[in-house]
Amino acid sequence: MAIKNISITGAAGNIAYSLIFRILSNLPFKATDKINLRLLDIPESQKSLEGLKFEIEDCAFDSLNDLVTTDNTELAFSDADYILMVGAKPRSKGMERSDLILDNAHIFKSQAETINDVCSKKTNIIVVGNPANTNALIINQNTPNIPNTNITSLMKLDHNRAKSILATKLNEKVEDIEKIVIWGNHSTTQVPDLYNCKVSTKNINLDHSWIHETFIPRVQKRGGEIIEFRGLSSAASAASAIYDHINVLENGSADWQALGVLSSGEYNITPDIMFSFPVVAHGGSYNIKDDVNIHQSLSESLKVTEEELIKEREIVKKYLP
Ligand code: NAX
Repeated sequence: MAIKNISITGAAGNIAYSLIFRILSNLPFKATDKINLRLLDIPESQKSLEGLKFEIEDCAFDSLNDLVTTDNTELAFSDADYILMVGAKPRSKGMERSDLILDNAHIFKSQAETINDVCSKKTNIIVVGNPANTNALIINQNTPNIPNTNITSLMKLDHNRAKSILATKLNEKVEDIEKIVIWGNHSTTQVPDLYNCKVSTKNINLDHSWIHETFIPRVQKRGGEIIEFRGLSSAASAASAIYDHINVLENGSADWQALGVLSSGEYNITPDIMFSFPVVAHGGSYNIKDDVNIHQSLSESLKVTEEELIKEREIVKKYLP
């Protein structure tokens, strides 16, 4: 029987509450019969984690082999096949964004050190907790034992949002839409790009002003729109996107995907920042598509999102080797 070890951080939080049940109801991992689930959260969340454990048990999932809840990172990460890093410190009232970035840098540096000690070259790490790309950079740079390509940050929610908004606009099915690109940071500076997009393999003709004045800002600010209407941040859609991201890594994808990956200077983007590029995934490996045409109307915006990531890297520089 094939069993994988899956660790989830921030397991007592909102996203994990959707993610865990989604994964267990239909495992996205290739050739896997069951999983050992290790749920990590801070000491103050252990009682809530215990309640979550009861609920998972009450589902009687046949995909679950073993379940551990803990505040011990070593126990949570040992010999993991996947670590889904959802946990992060939220922004409190009056807190500066740079302080939030620094607080999380501290958490991710310490978790990276544990990962480097107790995981193997096969461990796959997906960073979700914000600032996701810069936290992923900290993980990447502090885990010399783990290949860079095993560490990605979640941009799939932005990709799904873009696809769905376009499908609604064109009155088309989401599954017929392909080749959407999300460039840059998981923040309001990200650059959703429709200039290579096709519907049912045909080019689309969209009004330039709709792209720039409606589509791009709507995708960039969708997270804020959810908070405004729901009173809470995206949770189920984020969990669904994490599930899709795992599926892309495991099983590949015919369409271009959006993953935050370590830049090596592709498209003249500064090396050593985690940047969302168009990616082609084959199932077990992926590569950045390096021949996508960037429309001249987007080049200035690409610089803005790149500069934001360089600035975040500068803020956390003491956490980078
Ligand atoms: P919650 O605040 O509901 O849950 C976060 C959990 O992380 C809490 O249970 C907290 O105790 C735990 N935590 C804090 N520090 C920890 C540590 N050192 N070790 C382990 N656990 C720790 O947030 P939730 O709504 O679940 O969102 C989680 C993160 O995802 C946030 O940072 C959020 O901003 C980020 N998001 C990222 C997205 C992306 O596309 N990359 C989209 C969704 C989401 O906004």
